[in-house]
Amino acid sequence: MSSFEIVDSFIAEQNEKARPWVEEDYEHLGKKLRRQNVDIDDLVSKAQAFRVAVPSWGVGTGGTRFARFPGTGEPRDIYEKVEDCGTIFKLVRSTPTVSLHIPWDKPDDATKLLDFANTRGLSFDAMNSNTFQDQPSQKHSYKFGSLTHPDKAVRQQAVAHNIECLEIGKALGSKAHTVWIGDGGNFPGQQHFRHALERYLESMREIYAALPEDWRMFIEHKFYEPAFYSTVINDWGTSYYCARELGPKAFCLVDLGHHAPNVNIEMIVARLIQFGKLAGFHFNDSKYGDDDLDSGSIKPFQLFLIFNELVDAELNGVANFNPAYMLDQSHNVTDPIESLMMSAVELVRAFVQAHLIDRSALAEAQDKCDPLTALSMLKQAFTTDVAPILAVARERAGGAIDPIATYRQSGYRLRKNEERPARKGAASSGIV
Ligand code: RM4
Ligand code: MN
Ligand code: MN
Repeated sequence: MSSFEIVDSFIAEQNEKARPWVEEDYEHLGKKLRRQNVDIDDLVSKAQAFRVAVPSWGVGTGGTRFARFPGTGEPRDIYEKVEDCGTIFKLVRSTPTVSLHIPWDKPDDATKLLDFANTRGLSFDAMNSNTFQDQPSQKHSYKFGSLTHPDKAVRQQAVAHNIECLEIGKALGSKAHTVWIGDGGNFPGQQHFRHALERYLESMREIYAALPEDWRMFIEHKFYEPAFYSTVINDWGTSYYCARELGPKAFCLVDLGHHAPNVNIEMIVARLIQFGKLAGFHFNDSKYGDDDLDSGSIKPFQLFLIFNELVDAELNGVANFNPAYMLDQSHNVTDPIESLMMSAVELVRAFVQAHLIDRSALAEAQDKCDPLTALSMLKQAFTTDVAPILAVARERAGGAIDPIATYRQSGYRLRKNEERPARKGAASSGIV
């Protein structure tokens, strides 16, 4: 097992270098915000309260269907992945949970893994099942579907896998289960749309029945891929219908990459909030499809508009509003630790900016049918550089003022490269 860790004293040392500019910028921003009757320290507390889960599959280098270019010192098993998650948490302080993908990161001993995570200040968020791939040991193939397969035996196998995820999750202290299926069709006529959805519900009811009392079930929709003509849970409407059918513990999860280009995702979010069915998010960014690019890298304004809806609901005390935030990205050309840290920071940025919106002025502009003023209220918040708030929030919580620079300076990846020599015959887990 590898051992190098970035120690607190090193972070503090690095922070010393950045302190002068942070203090200056923080003071300046504080004055500016005071003119708008905003207390900068309140925003620091808000930033510190924001939490997003890191996906176990995100700390390994991703790939495309063409190639995967492994990075140096990649984690070789779930323990090393958790170790990397611990490093991310140490530096950014907003990622205290890990979301596990089963069987990619199935623990040999859940109690041992939980202890290992807890010593690093980490715990486990939603579980994720995988019935979109065949595993060497399994009896039936998912080539033509899993929870919706025409053959009951295949469906039962997929149901059993999901129930196994619940069992593992219980031992890890998880409280939610995310179901995303690759089921669908590549050709018109291949699948009977209505029958496939009926079979989905029948299978999901069995999983739902096995869900512990205090758990939630997250349904994740996706409009295409791996099936290229149709998918069974293709959009939020279908997801919402299924969540309603299943019961009060079922909710709809929004993965930002699972919509056609230009779809108004913030509006979908608002609808799900209004209907009390928003499960939470898989954050990422995209240009064309489920690109799994880093959050905020392509459409930061869209991310901000989504947080506008979320903060609005939070401030209004909307019932049943308890979204789970997770990252779901594939890092093909960057160091995954760096990408995940930057993405976590981008989310806090959007969250804090959304808290900067003058909501009474916005409501007034809406009532007075003044679109330009309404837009400018949003733009004013979006164009405010809140970087000093984020830096101070991290520093006060023991994290790094500049997480990427501190990480690079520590030589973490090079050390891991020495500590994690390739294991003979070991396949990389996962496809992302
Ligand atoms: C899917 C979906 C799931 C993720 C897999 C790897 O497109 O986003 O959430 O677990 O990819
Ligand atoms: Mn996802
Ligand atoms: Mn996806």
